[in-house]
Amino acid sequence: MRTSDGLSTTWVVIPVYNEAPAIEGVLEDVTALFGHVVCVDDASTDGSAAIISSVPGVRLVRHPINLGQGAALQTGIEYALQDPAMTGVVTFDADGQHHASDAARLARRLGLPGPDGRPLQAVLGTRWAEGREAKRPGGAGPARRLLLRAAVVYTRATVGLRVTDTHNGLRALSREVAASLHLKQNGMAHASEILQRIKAGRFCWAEEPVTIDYTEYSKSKGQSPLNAINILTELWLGRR
Ligand SMILES: Nc1nc2c(ncn2[C@@H]2O[C@H](COP(=O)(O)OP(=O)(O)OP(=O)(O)O)[C@@H](O)[C@H]2O)c(=O)[nH]1
Ligand SMILES: [Mg+2]
Repeated sequence: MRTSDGLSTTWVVIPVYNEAPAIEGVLEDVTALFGHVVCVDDASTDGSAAIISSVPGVRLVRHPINLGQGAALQTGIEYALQDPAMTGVVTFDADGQHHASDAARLARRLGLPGPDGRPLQAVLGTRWAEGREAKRPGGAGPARRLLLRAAVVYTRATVGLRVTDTHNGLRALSREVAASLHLKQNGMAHASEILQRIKAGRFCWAEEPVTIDYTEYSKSKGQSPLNAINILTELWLGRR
């Protein structure tokens, strides 16, 4: 375990649902940089859990039934909070779209001075810095970019945080932010819920450019653009 670069007290929380083709490679990359990794397998039926169990040093928590990504993140964060030495968590997707080196950069910024001079408590990945997503091969396609942009406009208006990438699963949160989360949106609307907590808690936050890869594999099983309607419905119901 690394002890000198600020990552030894960070836990990586990985929600997993049927990611057998990708999860081993993801864990190889993540464990090369982070000492604490917990995967929350959400009743996968493709053998993901057995693969995770075979990777040394990775903790596995299983939901007996599928509860969705938000619930899995909440379970993983609560698991990490059991470690009294934990200073922060990184949320990281299991489908190979994120880069472990990006995660390390986000985690290392926690505690450094943020835009208002206070120590950073949340560092949020953004794929839009300097227009990079639009130009990059392997990035989101045009329909996905449009959907993500619409989500940004909607979330800015409803949450009131001027973030540029609202549905980016790569983020680093301090222990204080992690402990304040009680994600109720079991599905994908948890991303907006996390932003709502950051806003309500007046936590110091910043964005950090990251790369999100859209491989054939991730495209074949990622979120359908139609799911945006589900996300809006979940959020609306959650507000009532
Ligand atoms: N635990 C759990 N994880 C899930 C569930 N659905 C998705 N995930 C995980 O959440 C992460 C992101 O899921 P995706 O469906 O790829 O969502 P996304 O990356 O926002 O969407 P795309 O941009 O289309 O890839 C992956 O690690 C999935 O395995 C679920 O029901 N339960
Ligand atoms: Mg994905």
